[in-house]
Amino acid sequence: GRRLSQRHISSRNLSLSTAPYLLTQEDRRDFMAVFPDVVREIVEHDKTTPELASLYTKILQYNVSSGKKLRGLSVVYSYRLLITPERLTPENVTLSQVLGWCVELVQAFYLVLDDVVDESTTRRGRPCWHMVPEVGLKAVNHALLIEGAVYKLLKKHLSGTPAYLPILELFHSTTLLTSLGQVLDCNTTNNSGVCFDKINMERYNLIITHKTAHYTFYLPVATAMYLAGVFNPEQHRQAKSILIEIGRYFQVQDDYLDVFGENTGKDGTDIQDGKCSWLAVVALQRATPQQEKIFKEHFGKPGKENVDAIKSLYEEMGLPRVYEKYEEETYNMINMRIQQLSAGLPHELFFGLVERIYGRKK
Ligand code: DMA
Ligand code: MG
Ligand code: MG
Ligand code: MG
Repeated sequence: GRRLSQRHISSRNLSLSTAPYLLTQEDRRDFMAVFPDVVREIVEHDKTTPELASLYTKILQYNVSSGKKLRGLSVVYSYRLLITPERLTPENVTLSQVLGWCVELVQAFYLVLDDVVDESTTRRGRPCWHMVPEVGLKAVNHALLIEGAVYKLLKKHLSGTPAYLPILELFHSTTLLTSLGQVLDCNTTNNSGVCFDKINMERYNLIITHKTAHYTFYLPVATAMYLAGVFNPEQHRQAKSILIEIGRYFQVQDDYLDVFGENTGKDGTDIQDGKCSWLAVVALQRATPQQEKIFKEHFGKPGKENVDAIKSLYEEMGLPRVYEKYEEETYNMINMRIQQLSAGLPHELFFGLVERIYGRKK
């Protein structure tokens, strides 16, 4: 269940039943309801043959709409909190939903590629796209099609508006940061194995800031800000600094769940891939010489025996408890930082985002 601290509730001074920061089932339904139109807009094109249209549709349907939609819904949610009520017209809500799907498209094309390079087998409770027999490495081409759809939608819906250029530049700069992060993430190993000196907290923070934090939290909120007419650089700077913090927290959770999560819909690969994950960094920080020896013997190698040896080591070292403490402290630190935001942004927007991921199990 959700753990809401008393201090935190009173700091918002809002009735939970009417709190605008909550995402309802209805929000999710409404968001899903525009997906078929979004797919149609992407696929309908003067040069698209029936063969391409049906393949493109299949790729989008398998990869884009089956997740938690945390990022896409964050656009809708942030926009609602940023816009004045009289400007919250059905047209504007739909626009925020379409931009939410643009963020989900970014997520989808990275996940398709991420699963190829991470050699993952399952995602969202079923085979990864590249594991579907007729797909394989063609998934790489498909990921590019998913990316292309983003810019097609942005042009169609924003061209000629003041938000177009800032949002276009935001998507370009964010995807470059994500790609840099993905490259760094995969550079922890080379052909002679794991570079253990690359597994440290400083490099870890650099990886996760790039590969996850920007696109998962700053991208959706900044998109909503531009759409709502918030262009002020100081407001963007303040929002970014707190959102990056939330994004790092999110990736630490992802790393923990890779090993200790149940029913996450994906089988973890961080141990066998030799990833610079939060657990690996903390393990090396705290290991006795004996534990370090075991770690280096089994980490980054295929096979259940190696993975199990590392998992047992993490348990023996008490890493689940270290994680719980980290989660509690980070949650409190982020909430304190939100209270200190001074640029006139609605604090409940950020409180709501943190609340949504606090203690998450998937
Ligand atoms: C997440 O890395 C980052 C991106 C850009 C997909 P990851 O490999 O830990 O993600 P997952 O655990 O979902 O495979
Ligand atoms: Mg992965
Ligand atoms: Mg990865
Ligand atoms: Mg992961």
